Amino acid sequence: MILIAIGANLPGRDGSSPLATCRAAAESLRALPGLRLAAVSPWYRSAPEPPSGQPDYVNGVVRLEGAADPAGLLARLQAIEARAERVRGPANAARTLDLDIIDLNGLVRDAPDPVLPHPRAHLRGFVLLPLADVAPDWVHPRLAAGVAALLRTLPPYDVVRL
Ligand code: PH2
Ligand code: MG
Ligand code: MG
Repeated sequence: MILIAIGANLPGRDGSSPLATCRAAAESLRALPGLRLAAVSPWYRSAPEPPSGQPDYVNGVVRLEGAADPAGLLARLQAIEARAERVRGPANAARTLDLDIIDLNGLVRDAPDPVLPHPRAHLRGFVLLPLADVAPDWVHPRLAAGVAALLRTLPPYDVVRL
């Protein structure tokens, strides 16, 4: 399975809400050639992590099935981000759309980009909570820990289902 995290915390240039952008991104992922969209999580709202004074994020996770080459998939995700008018700023800057590969069929690698699995996914409630909705049996390929166990290791987090 391929797990993609979707996040947004700025409106699009046409004024569309972060939630609308996230939903449109899930539809763009459905249209990726050679892959099948198997599940879309509910959407969740949370404060930026780490706290930064930016607007709240909307987050979700989709599960795709099929084979993909990491660099090729990353390029396709970046093209979808670009269509959502994502302007690349400093790390953790507010954004109209963020698409991160969390897991690509269990691949583990430190370089080149994308690093797999996503190096911070296991620390983030806003990733793990929707991930558990679409892949409750997922086991972190590096840590050999299940998503429910990983969620229990997190400090209290405030992620609200929309
Ligand atoms: N993404 C980040 C940094 N912080 N915080 C929340 N709540 N949701 C995100 O998607 C998020 C974040 C960098 O990609
Ligand atoms: Mg991200
Ligand atoms: Mg990203």
